[in-house]
Order: sequence, then structure tokens, then C-alpha cells
Amino acid sequence: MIDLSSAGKESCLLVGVSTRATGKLHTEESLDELALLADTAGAEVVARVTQDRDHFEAATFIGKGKVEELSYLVKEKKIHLVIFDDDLSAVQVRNLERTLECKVLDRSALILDIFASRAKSNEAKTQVELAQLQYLLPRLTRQWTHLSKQYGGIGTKGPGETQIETDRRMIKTRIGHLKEKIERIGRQRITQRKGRRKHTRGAMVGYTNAGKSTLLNLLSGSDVFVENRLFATLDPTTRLVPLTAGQDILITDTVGFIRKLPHHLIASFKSTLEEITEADFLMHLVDVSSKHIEDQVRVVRETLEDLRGSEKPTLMVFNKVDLLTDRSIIAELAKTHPHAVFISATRGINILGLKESIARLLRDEFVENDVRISQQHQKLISQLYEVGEVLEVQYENNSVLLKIRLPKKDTDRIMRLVKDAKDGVQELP
Ligand SMILES: Nc1nc2c(ncn2[C@@H]2O[C@H](COP(=O)(O)OP(=O)(O)OP(=O)(O)O)[C@@H](O)[C@H]2O)c(=O)[nH]1
Ligand SMILES: [Mg+2]
Repeated sequence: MIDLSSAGKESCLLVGVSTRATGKLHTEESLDELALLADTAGAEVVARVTQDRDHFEAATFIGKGKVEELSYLVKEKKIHLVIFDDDLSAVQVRNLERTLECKVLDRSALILDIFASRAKSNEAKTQVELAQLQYLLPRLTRQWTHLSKQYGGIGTKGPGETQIETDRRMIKTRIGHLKEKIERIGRQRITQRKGRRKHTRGAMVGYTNAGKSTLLNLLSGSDVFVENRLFATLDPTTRLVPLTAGQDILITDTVGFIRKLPHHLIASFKSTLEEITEADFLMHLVDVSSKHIEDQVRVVRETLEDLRGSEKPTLMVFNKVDLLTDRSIIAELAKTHPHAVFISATRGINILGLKESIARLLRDEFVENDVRISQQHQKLISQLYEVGEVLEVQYENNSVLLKIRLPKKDTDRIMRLVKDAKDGVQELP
């Protein structure tokens, strides 16, 4: 076993493969990000290797010559860890570890490891453990067990250490328990959200490190953890934000996204991510100083599509304008994103403009309706109070007249219920 406490940081080597489809530049960018991930995980990147290749070896992912080159580098530079930017199969990891005689991880395993070290709350820990076990299950072999015990450190913490020795069946049972636990936590969340129904709710989404938590702190005067590293936030935090005189809204800040976010992670963070899908509107925060703006915007949009949150009314917010030396980018982005707002959360630039844009979006996305219902339909009346904001009430004979503001997306459904009530349909859902 290598004693990492005395050896300091684990030294690592990054490996990327560019195909004709992805191109060299894209691979380099993706490796830059992998280097940031490795740094966040506590490793020191000492070398990176790329290969142009249009087909992958079933046994080793990269070609034989490249494996030899890696093997040489690992010995020469005393490398503990080789990280591949693409997903590897269990067989590929096993073969590579055997030849290179060191630990081999892929990007998904690295991200899972970061999440494991970042998870603080019971909920986040449970979700990460579930994702790790699901990732591990098909990779669980005697060889892997042996290597993880031998090397320790990045990629082998969390449930790995305690669960790896137990058999597959026990892991499956554990997965079942974790799923139940997450479902229980999810139900508590629904109850909490119901309590917040009175306010319009927004969720902050964006690439990791875009400045979501910084902005929430500024808007609400709170103290959410902020750090210039990836995945500082795993647990959702909701805060009351004064929008205009007389209107407060709730904004939730949650986990950031990244390229190739492991599928298991998204699936097990379902209850956390529901804070996004259940919100009335989204603020998509983008780091305008990044070299890869459009790429990051695309990744966030694709992830939202997976979560079925892409239909929400969304305000694009370009943050960190204070870091721009070339301000022509703003004019360009304003053309492609006509309703976007440009701000700096740390410098407090254009925060008033941001609040005005949110208020405008809310005006555009919510509609006022006049509704007349017989007073006998108490259940429906209270439902209307739950879904919308009642602006005026009048009583006329046996009827109630409501002026109500409803989200556009709910209007059809609610108005259909009102019509059914009028037509004498007894059973209301
Ligand atoms: N220069 C500058 N830095 C900013 C600005 N907003 C945020 N930052 C910095 O960007 C880094 C990341 O900020 P966070 O608020 O933690 O970002 P996040 O989007 O919550 O990140 P995750 O929780 O990791 O997804 C921190 O070092 C912030 O100080 C800004 O307007 N200008
Ligand atoms: Mg954050």
C-alpha cells in the first residue's frame, strides 16, 4: 500500500483520445477540464498524453504502442494514477492496471470520487453512495478488489473500501436500501416544497464554478459555501430574495453540471435535481470569462433536457463580466441571446438589471384569469389558491369570482378543472 500521507499528493497522468469526429482542439479542452477535476480531487497532474484514433481497442482502449509509452512514463515519473478522459470498460481498466502497474480511473470515476469527498449532508452522501455502487457493480472483480486495496487514495474511497469485499448480492441489497432511503428523503422534500408554494420559485442552473452560490449569497444576503474549485455545492439551498418592492421570490442554488457527468450520478441525484424541475423558472448562469462559453451552455441545456427541465422559462445570466478584457464578447452574446443579462456577482455589477429582467420574465410567463366557481366546490377553490396567486375575490349569490395569476403552463389544466366543475363533473383529481 502506498502511504499517501507521506508521499503528499498522488501524481497523475491524463490520457485523451481524439477522433476525427471530436477533433484535437476539443480533446485538449476536455483534458484541461480533466486536469481541473484531478486538481479538485487532490492529485497533481505531471503529464498528459493524447492519441489520434478512430477506433478503440476492446482490451486496452488505446493502441498497444501507446500503452507502452504510458508504461514508460508511469515508471519514469513515478506516477500513482492514470486518468482517462473517456469511459473505460471493466476489462479495459483491469488490463491497463495490470500492464501499467498502477491505478487506472476514467473521468466518471474521478467525478464520483470528488462528489464523495464533497458530500456533507445525509442526502448527498446517500446519493453519492448509490451512484458509486451502481458504477462499481459491473466493475466488481477480484482483480479490482486487489488493486483498490493495494493502492487506496483517489477513486477508491467512499463505499469502495467497505463494500468492495462483500459480494455482488450484498451490494445489490445495499442499492435497494439506498434507493428506499432516497425516496423517503424525496418525499420530505415534496412536503417542504408545498410549504413554499406561496412564493414564485426560481432555480439557479449552470456549469460548475459559474458563480451560482456567489450570486445567491449576494441576492439573499446569505452565506452559502463558495470556492474556486469544481462542485463546491452538492446540496440545494433555498433562500428568500427581495425582487421588487412588495415581491419576494425563492431561489434555489444546487449542484453544477459538467461535460460527461456520469449517468448514475444524475439518476441518483434525482431528488436534489427535482428542485430544478419543480421550479417556476430557471436562471442559467454562465461564466462569461470561460474560453468555452457555447460548449458549457450546450452541456447545461443537454443536461436539463435529460432532467426534463428544458421547457422552463429561462433567463440567461452571463456572470464574471469584471474579468473580461475584450468587451466585444458582450455585444456578440447579446445578439445570440437577446434577453440575456450581463453581471458580476462578486463586484455587484448590474444586479438591479438582473432583478428587472427576472420581474419581466415573471410578468411574461404568468397570466391573469377571471374565474367564477360555485361556492360548493371548496376543494377546487383551495386548489386554485395553492397553484396560483389570488389577486381579487368577490362573492355573488352562490358563486365566488376570483382574479387569479396562474403560471402559463398550468392555465389549461386549471381552467379545464373549473369548466368540469361547472359542467357538474363530481370527481376532482
Ligand atoms: N471575478 C469574478 N469571480 C467570480 C464572480 N462570481 C463568482 N466568482 C468566483 O468564481 C468561483 C466559483 O464561485 P461559486 O459561487 O462557488 O460557483 P458555483 O457556480 O456555485 O460552483 P459549484 O457549486 O462548484 O457548481 C469563486 O471563486 C467565486 O469567487 C464574478 O462575478 N467575478
Ligand atoms: Mg455552488
